[in-house]
Amino acid sequence: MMRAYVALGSNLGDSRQQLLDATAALANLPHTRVLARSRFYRTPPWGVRDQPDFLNAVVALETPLPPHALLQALLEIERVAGRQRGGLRWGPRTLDLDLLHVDGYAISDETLTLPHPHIAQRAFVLLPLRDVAPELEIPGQGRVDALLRSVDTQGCEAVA
Ligand code: A4P
Ligand code: MG
Repeated sequence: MMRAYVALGSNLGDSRQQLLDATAALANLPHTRVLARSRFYRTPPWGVRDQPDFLNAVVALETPLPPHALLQALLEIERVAGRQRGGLRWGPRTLDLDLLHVDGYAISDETLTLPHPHIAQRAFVLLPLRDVAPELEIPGQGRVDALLRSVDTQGCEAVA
């Protein structure tokens, strides 16, 4: 079994329902348990600013799926949620699932980079990640609670 951390984001459609449905879909993966889910955060768009606010969350999973199989499962959940690919990079989306970290893994290939390279810069990832794993050490980046002290969280608020 491995412990994995998944970031969820949505800024199109019923974002709250998208995140709830995605959490249920993660819990339904083979022999997988959701260990914890963060609060939901309303966050200002990062990267491409001219788009609606996002709703973001993080879940911690216990799963036997190895990282590449887990990524394929995340892409399939996005597809079922109606995610249209080929849109603008960093643009609006019904559901985005990013694999942040899997304990004990460092991977860098064409399909998967672990840990996710941008965790340390993103309040919309670090705020919910702190809810589920404040003391987690992201290899090569730092401890979640410490990383959070050096990002701008202005405009981000927990909504539930
Ligand atoms: N990929 C490689 N490593 C990973 C990983 N660790 N987790 C590959 C997930 N995917 C990984 O992703 C493109 C490919 O990345 C995948 O097919 C996978 O093989 P994508 O989701 O199609 O591309 P994208 O999401 O448009 O681009 P990117 O660079 O992943 O964008 P982000 O980083 O997901 O940012 N602002 C706020 N406030 N909240 C947000 O949630 N999200 C984005 C999207 C922009 N601004 C945001 C938010
Ligand atoms: Mg993505």
